[in-house]
Amino acid sequence: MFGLKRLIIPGVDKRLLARDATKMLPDPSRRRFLAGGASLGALTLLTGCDVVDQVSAEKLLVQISKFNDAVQAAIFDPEQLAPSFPESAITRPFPFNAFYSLDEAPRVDGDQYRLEISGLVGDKSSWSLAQLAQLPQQTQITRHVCVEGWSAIGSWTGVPLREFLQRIGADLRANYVWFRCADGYTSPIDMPTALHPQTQITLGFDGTTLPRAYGYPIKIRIPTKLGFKNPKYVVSLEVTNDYKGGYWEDQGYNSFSGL
Ligand SMILES: Nc1nc2c(c(=O)[nH]1)N[C@H]1C(S)=C(S)[C@@H](COP(=O)(O)O)O[C@H]1N2
Ligand SMILES: [Mo]
Repeated sequence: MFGLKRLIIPGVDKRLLARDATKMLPDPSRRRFLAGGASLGALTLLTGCDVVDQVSAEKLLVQISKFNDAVQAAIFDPEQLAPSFPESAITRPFPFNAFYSLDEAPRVDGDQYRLEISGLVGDKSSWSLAQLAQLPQQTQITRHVCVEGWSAIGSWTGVPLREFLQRIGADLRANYVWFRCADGYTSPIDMPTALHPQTQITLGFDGTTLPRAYGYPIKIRIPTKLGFKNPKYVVSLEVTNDYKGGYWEDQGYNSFSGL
């Protein structure tokens, strides 16, 4: 089902290992894993190694992480909407977060800015901010959840990514849309999430132009994903079948990271 190889675990009690591995799944995906009816047996198929030393334990963790991604992707409902909130629920001031402090955040010149397009798309023309602003916009008031232990409700306005991808003739059967940012941050988004109705190329925040803190000139807002899957200061979009990794993904965060 998930393209996993059937492997034998020499010398390890499969049921005990499956139970321990299930405990290691982060809670939202564990709940989904169990709610989705995935059997514990499926988990044991992952582990081709005897968990006797640190190296094999780490290998097991990597395998579980990959499995976790596959389970979440399999259970993801492409049309299920993230909850929306009234304006009165908006968190002000909205938190800033990045892998550096606010004074180090990129200062992108909006007049010179171009969103570069590459990969499996019909039209690879780049887009100026003015051109993006001419496309039909939508506003969402949704919750942003950061793995560092905070969440906040914000209002984001922009172009549904799905409509943008259709407009540029993207291959919608490709595996990923991969974003690069002015600060060197990167993040891959699976195609079902890229096509989700609430996934947005964001130009506005709380009724104004997207402030520098939150990703000027554009960010990708994805209310069905954890905060780190919402790249800010986005400078390029690539439609690709290849998994190209990302800033936090490369440090072990699950790439799917759904809510
Ligand atoms: N370019 C870029 N995008 C990024 C980050 C970053 O460091 N650089 N951090 C991510 C993380 S971990 C979070 S929680 C959100 C924070 O977005 P905010 O500043 O709008 O709250 O941005 C995400 N996108
Ligand atoms: Mo985050």
